[in-house]
Amino acid sequence: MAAEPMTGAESVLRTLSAAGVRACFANPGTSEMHLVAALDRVPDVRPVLALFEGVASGAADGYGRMAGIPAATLLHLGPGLGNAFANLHNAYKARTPIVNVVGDHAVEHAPLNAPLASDVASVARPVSHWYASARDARGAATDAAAAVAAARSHGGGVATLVVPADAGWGPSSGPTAPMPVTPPAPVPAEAVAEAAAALRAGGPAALLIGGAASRGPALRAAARIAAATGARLIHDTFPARLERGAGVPAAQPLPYLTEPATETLAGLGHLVVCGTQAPVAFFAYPGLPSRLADPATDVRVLAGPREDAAAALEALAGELGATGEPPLASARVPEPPTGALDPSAIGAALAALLPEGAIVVDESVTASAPIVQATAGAAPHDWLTLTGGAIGQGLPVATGAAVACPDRPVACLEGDGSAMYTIQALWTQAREALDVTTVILANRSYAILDFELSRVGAAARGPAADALFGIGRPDLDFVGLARSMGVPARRAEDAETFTAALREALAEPGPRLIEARV
Ligand SMILES: Cc1ncc(C[n+]2csc(CCOP(=O)(O)OP(=O)(O)O)c2C)c(N)n1
Ligand SMILES: [Mg+2]
Repeated sequence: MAAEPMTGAESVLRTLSAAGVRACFANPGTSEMHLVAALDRVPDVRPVLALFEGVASGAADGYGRMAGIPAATLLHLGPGLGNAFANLHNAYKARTPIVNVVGDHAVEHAPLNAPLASDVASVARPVSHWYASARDARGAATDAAAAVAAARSHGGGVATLVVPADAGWGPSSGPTAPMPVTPPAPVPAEAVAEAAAALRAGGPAALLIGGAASRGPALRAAARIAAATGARLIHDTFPARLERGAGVPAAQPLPYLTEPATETLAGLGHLVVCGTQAPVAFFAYPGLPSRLADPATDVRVLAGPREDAAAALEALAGELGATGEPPLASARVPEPPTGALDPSAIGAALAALLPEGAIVVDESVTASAPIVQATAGAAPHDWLTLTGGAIGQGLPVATGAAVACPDRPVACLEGDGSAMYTIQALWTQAREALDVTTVILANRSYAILDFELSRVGAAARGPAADALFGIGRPDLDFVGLARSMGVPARRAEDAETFTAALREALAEPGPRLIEARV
């Protein structure tokens, strides 16, 4: 008897696996059933259930930032993809490699206006560097190979592949071999020479780094260049993944707010940008500039996000003879804090206790600056931030980072308001026994909005602002929420209790949550 032909769904899964995909963050439905069944037959792709698609997409972002290879998501038609949208937006901005696999109606069913039929392509486009819809089961594996190659090309990006149900259940010709990855575009030698001339010109200069330049040998090359030329080394406000801590070259963060950001960049003769774009304000404000660099500064983008920033920095260091050891941040571990619990105390406790090689996911919003400052000399770690500005990413990103790096502890610093967008990520952390310590900055407020209200020149604070920015009524019980999802939790109202809770949480494997009443 002839063997049954492999389904299109299994050919897709086997193709993803052959191209290095090892995790699938999923919330499936009926149109994905053949893909679900195929997961059983392709055991090296780990299925991880998320109870909301925004958790799945954020987890894929955290995974991709840390693993450098894409995870898959498995999403249910347009509505499932739409639920995943905000965290896909964050991944898109971070240029995280991700392969979204989105089930859809069978091709002949799609035009009949069934309840879940929608314009999937229009949902996908703004958050996809690459998009395709498989035409049939025979072509689906080739599409899957192209999707992985696209997600890994040009330094990384989001690829979305729609798999209609009949492309999943129909007969295929088996998996397709991995397709070639297009590396980031090389930076022309003239651009390197021009950047070298700019940095040699004398006068105040700075090197602004982001993307691939914020870690590894690229970061070290940037630090060597800064040391050799006297340029200041500044990093993007919200890096996707920044290496920092004792023994790592220190870069100064570009502040979030327009005024201190323009002040940081004021008076520069030259600004060389590498791995990112020329800096712009997060929002426009009446009377404030949108472009952050001084209009008199010569701004030069040595390498944009799709270009080879690492090679450009090595070439620039070579051109400048910047061969010495770069200056490294020295260890600065504060005494454990005492007394009132505020962001500085949380930063001090974290700096004292952070294990070497930890991954810190920072969605602590108004608490972030003092925590960042306090941890500059902590044991070396990676710092993952809200690159796309859409809140609700911290808990999911921490989840995915922990799946990618099971041997590294993950600490997630999370605003209480931001936490509530995707709180069910805790359930996935418990189920997968992930080593994540979540610290909730429980100020019972959307504090940043209160602050921004006056900055944009809106009328005096009224009852609507109270109604829309206060989240303390009813009071959220994060300890109860965590425990209900299988995550042991404690509440801390002073620095001593917090430090003890953090020490315990970091020492234990598996997820823990601390509600820090600040
Ligand atoms: C998807 C999305 N929705 C809404 C916002 C607007 N927003 C920015 S910060 C914020 C509240 C953050 O509150 P919290 O996490 O408690 O931090 P806090 O401001 O209290 O420090 C909101 C609603 C956003 N950035 N993204
Ligand atoms: Mg808050």
